[in-house]
Amino acid sequence: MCGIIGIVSTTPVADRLVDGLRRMEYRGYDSAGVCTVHEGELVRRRAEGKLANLVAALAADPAPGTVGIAHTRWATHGAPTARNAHPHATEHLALVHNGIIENYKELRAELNGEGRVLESETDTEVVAHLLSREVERGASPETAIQTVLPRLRGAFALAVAFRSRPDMLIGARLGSPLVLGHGDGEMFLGSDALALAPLTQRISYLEEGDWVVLTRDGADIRDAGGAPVEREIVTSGATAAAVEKGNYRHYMQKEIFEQPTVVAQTLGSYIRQADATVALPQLDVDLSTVKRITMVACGTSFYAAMIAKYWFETFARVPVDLDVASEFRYRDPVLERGGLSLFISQSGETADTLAALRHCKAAGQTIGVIVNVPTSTMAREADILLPTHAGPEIGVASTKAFTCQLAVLAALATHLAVRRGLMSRAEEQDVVAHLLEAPASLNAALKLDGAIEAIAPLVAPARDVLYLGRGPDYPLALEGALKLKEISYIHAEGYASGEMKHGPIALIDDRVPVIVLAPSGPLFEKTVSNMEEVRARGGKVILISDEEGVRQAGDGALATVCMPRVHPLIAPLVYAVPVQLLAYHVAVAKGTDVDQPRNLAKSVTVE
Ligand code: HGA
Repeated sequence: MCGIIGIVSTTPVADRLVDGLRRMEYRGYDSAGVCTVHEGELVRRRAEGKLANLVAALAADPAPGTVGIAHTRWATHGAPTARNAHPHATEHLALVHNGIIENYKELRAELNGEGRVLESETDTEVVAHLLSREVERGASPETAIQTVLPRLRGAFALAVAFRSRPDMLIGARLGSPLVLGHGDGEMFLGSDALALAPLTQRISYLEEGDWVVLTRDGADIRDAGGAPVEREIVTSGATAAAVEKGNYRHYMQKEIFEQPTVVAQTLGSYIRQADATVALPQLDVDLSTVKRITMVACGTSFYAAMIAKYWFETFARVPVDLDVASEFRYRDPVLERGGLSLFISQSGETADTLAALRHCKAAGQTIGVIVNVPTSTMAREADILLPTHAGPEIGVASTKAFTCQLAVLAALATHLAVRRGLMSRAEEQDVVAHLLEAPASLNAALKLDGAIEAIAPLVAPARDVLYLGRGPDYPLALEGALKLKEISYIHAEGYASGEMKHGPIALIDDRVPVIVLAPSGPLFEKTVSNMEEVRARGGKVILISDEEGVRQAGDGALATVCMPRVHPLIAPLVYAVPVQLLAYHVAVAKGTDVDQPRNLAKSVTVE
């Protein structure tokens, strides 16, 4: 959320700043802005809405200058207007921010008390004024930042340009990500390595509390106490080529169709082909004695964790505690020593999940992380790094990251079962054989795209939609409802099929489509009974099952989706496809902004 970029160079920076924003637009698209330093002036351009509006503003009124900062915003404090857009500026400086200044009200009152007038409703602007006040008192930029940072509570990544200093920028981070890019005769700041990929591959990750003075020749990095520190320069693997949509209409659609490939890639790094066993990468922690697993995640990653709970408990017989990160942190959970805590996040920067990770680390837990960005903060703070290999996910609604997380979690559950002596070599090989069937089954599910597109008009006019499932299909029902809400703005709820009669059945009428996720198997007949309860009340069922299931229970359904027959272990991965495609086609039918749905953004770096 919120993308930041800064460049100190000898050549004009505006175009490169905007290009950096383009690569981060998925992080926020409420507004965007740029500020350069040119001939002793701050040249600021801001625009409400998508980046294209800023591009148009710059075309009409360019921002010359060889030093500058830029920002794409996901609003936390203050409406998404041009006035609240970053950079926020005073007479002396301009500043961009990712994060939340939690004590901004008292700081604002203090500044107002001195007669300072703040023009925006944001929490961010107080930082610009606090710094400005120090500059007016005669402080250097370095002294000003050192005085102001300790006064800020909350989380921030900051980049600051000073009117009187066309040769430098200052960056700082606490709780929000910020990287430093090293160029030849120029230096960069960015929210992530991907934003800087066309500019440089030489990256330093700033640590918590660090602040840095960037000049064209290098960086002077200080820790929170002001002591000079070195941060290693690493080569980023981030690709400079912009991530393209190819022949697809939307990133989300492309990412749905990439799943057979990226799931195969992910599984490939967790399975030893030679003997068809699971081999976790670089695992030097013995998991055979793990007594309890605590899993923490948010959103779609949380539903992946919920599915994995079935696997960890069924295969490895390890009890699992599961929480959404924003709740976990504040409920004082009981954490036994010797426990394994697992954190799942596409970006590896999710603020709530990261805070939960640090809490568990302090409590002596072994920290495992499943992330799609192997250089992310979570990855760097993990004892066990289990990367997904989904490639950059640009669509705000997560799809391929989810199925890759499931692939990793299935491999981990298998590994645990083997290590705990609960799975024989032959059983492990059987499980691996089924996991390796996943990419082909995903391909087969994608062939149903046309059939699902034909069903979308049945769902698009609905105001409410219910998703039902049992066992691992229950979290998938939750995920289906989330996908539909996110991109089509239709109110949807996921329920465990058996739970429906305890409340949501009151919602059923002929205007509420009920999507039933039910591969044939031991739980199928129970789910069919719940389906009948819906139909008896005039409800319209869309059944997603396999040939056997559709044959047994398809009659009388409003529509059916006939899936390939798959092993129960990989069913959640394969059944994710129709759930994603249905949300996608409903959103397209409704004409919503599929890749950048309203109010959302990716990489949730604020609490
Ligand atoms: N609080 C600031 C920045 C928001 C942010 O970082 N979002 O991810 C604002 O509302 O402008």
